[in-house]
Amino acid sequence: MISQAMQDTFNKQINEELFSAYLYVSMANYFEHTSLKGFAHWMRLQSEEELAHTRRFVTYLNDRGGRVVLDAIAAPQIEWDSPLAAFEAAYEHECHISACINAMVTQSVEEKDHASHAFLEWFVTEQVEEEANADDIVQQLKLMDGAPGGIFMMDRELAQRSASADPAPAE
Ligand code: OFO
Repeated sequence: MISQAMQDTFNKQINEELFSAYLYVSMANYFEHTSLKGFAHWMRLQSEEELAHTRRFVTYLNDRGGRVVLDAIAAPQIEWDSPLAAFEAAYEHECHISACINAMVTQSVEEKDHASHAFLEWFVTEQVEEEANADDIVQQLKLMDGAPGGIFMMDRELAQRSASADPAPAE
């Protein structure tokens, strides 16, 4: 049975993951609105990954005899100044999520909750990839410095993103 304190932390993280999904849907809509369909596609898949992350946390909490308590999801920003500004915001958000996961790991160690510690390892690794994916695009956008040809090429490249090969476990 999971402790009340750890259950509360997992529920807070479930809200963070749902907000992440919401944020990336909002970014997808921003890109749709600016006719950057490839960027929008990338963000929609990112949002779906966040829902998969949510399902992992929900399944785990239920398996440990915890109670999932859903809270209101904050409204995300809807406008950004440029594709670069949106991806910088995505990168900063992923750094925030990494900090949340790291704090959860610390709590699991302090509570000697080995099951939660083992479960969270997947997310520690995942966050390395999540930060790197957003940062790669930030760096490429910086290099092209707003050149329309570069943005057009990148839009075609981001349209090629396919869904993650590592789906979340069934609930
Ligand atoms: Fe983007 O990793 Fe979950 O939130």
